[in-house]
Amino acid sequence: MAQEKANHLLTLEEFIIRSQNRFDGATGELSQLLRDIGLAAKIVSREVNKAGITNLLGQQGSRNVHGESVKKLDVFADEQIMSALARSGIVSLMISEESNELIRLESSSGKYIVFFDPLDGSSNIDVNVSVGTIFSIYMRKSHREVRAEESDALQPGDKQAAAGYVLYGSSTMLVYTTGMGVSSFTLDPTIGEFMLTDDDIRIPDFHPQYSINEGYSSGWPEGVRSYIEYIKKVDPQTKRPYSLRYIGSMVSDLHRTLLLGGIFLYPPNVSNPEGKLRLMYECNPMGYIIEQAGGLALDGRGRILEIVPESIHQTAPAYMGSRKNVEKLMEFLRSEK
Ligand code: P6P
Repeated sequence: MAQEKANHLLTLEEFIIRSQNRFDGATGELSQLLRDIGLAAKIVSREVNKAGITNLLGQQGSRNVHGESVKKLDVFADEQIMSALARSGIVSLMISEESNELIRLESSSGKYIVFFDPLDGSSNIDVNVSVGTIFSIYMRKSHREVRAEESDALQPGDKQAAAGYVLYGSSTMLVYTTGMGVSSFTLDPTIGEFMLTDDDIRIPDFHPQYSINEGYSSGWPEGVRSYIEYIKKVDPQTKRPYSLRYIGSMVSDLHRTLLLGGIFLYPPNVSNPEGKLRLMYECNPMGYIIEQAGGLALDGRGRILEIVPESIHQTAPAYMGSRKNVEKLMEFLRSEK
């Protein structure tokens, strides 16, 4: 009990240092990068939680690479994360949802490459629905002496050195993995520290809940449509019908799925024939976390983390969650006519 209580009082910084000490030869650079991201998250959290007062709500006027209107908080979050990564001195390339081109840093000898979605779900900002920051960290492939190129960044999700998200909800939480399980921290605003809340999150093997935008059902693959019809039929023995929860903010929908179980689906549809979610800074980091917690993250053919990327902003279909939920979906996708 004492140990459990002691763990609960660990700050993010203390936890990162303890985890680093488990790695012989760890240089502390990844730990430093995670701490820098944690600082940026605190600054973004402060503004997200008072946006209405400081007039950061509303449209900023421009549009991002995908033609989506950019909101002021998007810009603020983007700036905070970029400056935190630039200050670290160990990042050579940054790729943000808000920037069409990759951003090469002065410290281009830095060993890390970071993809991030600064404020995912931002269409929900003005109606006070939770939004999130998603990040995905890779070691560059090329030698540090040469200039980092896009080819350094185009690595499959299996090569991620770390991945995580910040959820700006009723409380601000940071969840991340470095490949040794999933840990979560809750921001205590009274002391400005992320406090450890769970050092090994495991996703339940099954839960009768699904998360999908049913409005696009006419454009879904046949296997998805059959699966959704199946889980809506009444059969108490197999806990059907499942309940539907869909917030429209990937970080919120997947955080709930991670903790309670179930399945999150973003299939291809008429407007997004390759899926809507971005592979490098939405599907891969969230998929890494779900897999590290014991779940599955598939694109309908295979593991999302095995997709070899061809461009930094490409999209992918996403089916993630509890093992048994995703395996049942795959039965329907494999039996598609
Ligand atoms: P739709 C937010 O814009 C986002 O990228 C994800 O956070 C979310 O899961 C998805 O799009 C919602 O998309 O088409 O259901 O509004």
